[in-house]
Formats: sequence, structure tokens, C-alpha cells
Amino acid sequence: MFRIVLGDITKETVDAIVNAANTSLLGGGGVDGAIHRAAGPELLAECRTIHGCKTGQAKITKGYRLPAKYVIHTPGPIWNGGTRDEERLLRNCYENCLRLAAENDCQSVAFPSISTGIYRFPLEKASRIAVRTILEFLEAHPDIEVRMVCFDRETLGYYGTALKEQTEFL
Ligand code: AR6
Repeated sequence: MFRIVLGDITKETVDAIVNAANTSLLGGGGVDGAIHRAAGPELLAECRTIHGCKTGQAKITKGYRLPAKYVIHTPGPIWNGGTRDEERLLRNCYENCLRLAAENDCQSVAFPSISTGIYRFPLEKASRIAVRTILEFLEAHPDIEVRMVCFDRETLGYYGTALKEQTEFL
């Protein structure tokens, strides 16, 4: 099942939430800062033992004080006009997070809109890539619930449109 909702990902009661991190995995602003604040200092302590993560890859930790059991950390690409393979790297983020969630027996996963904040990836392109990658994964894993948690109505609008476009012909 795929749902697009408006909300704060730190409040989601799912098996895993995804963190739009940076390659250090040592925290930052945006959703990363919100997740670390809500999870508590134990999350940063575990992240220090992981030694970072490459753009497009993903690593999993416990969720500590969050309602979610796990946090899956993925550094999205920084938008550079599309010249640095940003679209493929963004797709890799969604694929690798979903693969890690399935490997860890997660029945439900919540995503933020990776790279469309501080990393400035255009929302229209990002939402199409995210929705397409998630729908492809769900064809192979129909029992997993994936939630796209949009922090504002503009983001919600783009993801809703992307879903409509891609399910129109089904
Ligand atoms: N719940 C859901 N979505 C949120 C929340 C929240 N609590 N807070 C923000 N968003 P961003 P990026 C939305 O900037 O572009 C950090 O410093 C936000 O409105 O968090 O991948 C990292 O350490 C936007 O729609 O992530 C990296 O250095 C989306 O989450 C860098 O930012 C992503 O915005 C990553 O930048």
C-alpha cells in the first residue's frame, strides 16, 4: 500500500522512518535535525560508530525515543542542475532504503521528500522519481506499507500529482 500524507515524520508510528541525511551521518538541519532531536542523543552515538554513508546508499540504526523501531539514513544528492547524476542517485536512495527495510522485516516505512529542502532538488522531478521507484518496489512487495510524509502542502501537491500521473494508466 502507498499513502501520501501531510505531517511530521518524527511522529509516524511505522517500523522504519527514513532520514534525509548527509554523508557524515552526524546530524544536520531540516528533517535530519528533527529526527535527531526526537530520537535523543543515543541516535548520534550509534551514528558515530557507522563512519558515514555515500550519497545514494543507506544505513540502518535503531529509533531510540522515536515511535519508529528503526531509522534508515540516506544522503540524497545535492542538486547541481542535473549534471552530476542526481536523478540516478535519488532513485538509488529510495531503492536502497526500501531494500534495507525489507531485509529488516519492516512492514511499514515512512519517507520524507529526500533532497528537496536544503539540497534544492526540484520538487517536480524528485516527486516523480520517488513515486515511480516506490510503486515499482511495491509491485514486488505488496504487503509492505510505504508512506510519503510531506511537511508542507506544496510538497503534498507535487507527490499527489506524481501519483495520479503514474497510476492513470493502471
Ligand atoms: N517531517 C517530514 N518532513 C520534514 C520534516 C519533518 N519533521 N522537517 C523537514 N521536512 P531537508 P535535504 C522536509 O532540507 O534537502 C540536513 O542538514 C522538508 O520540508 O531536511 O535532503 C542534512 O543533514 C523537505 O520537504 O533535506 C543534509 O545536510 C524535506 O523534508 C541536508 O539537510 C527534505 O528537506 C539534506 O537536505
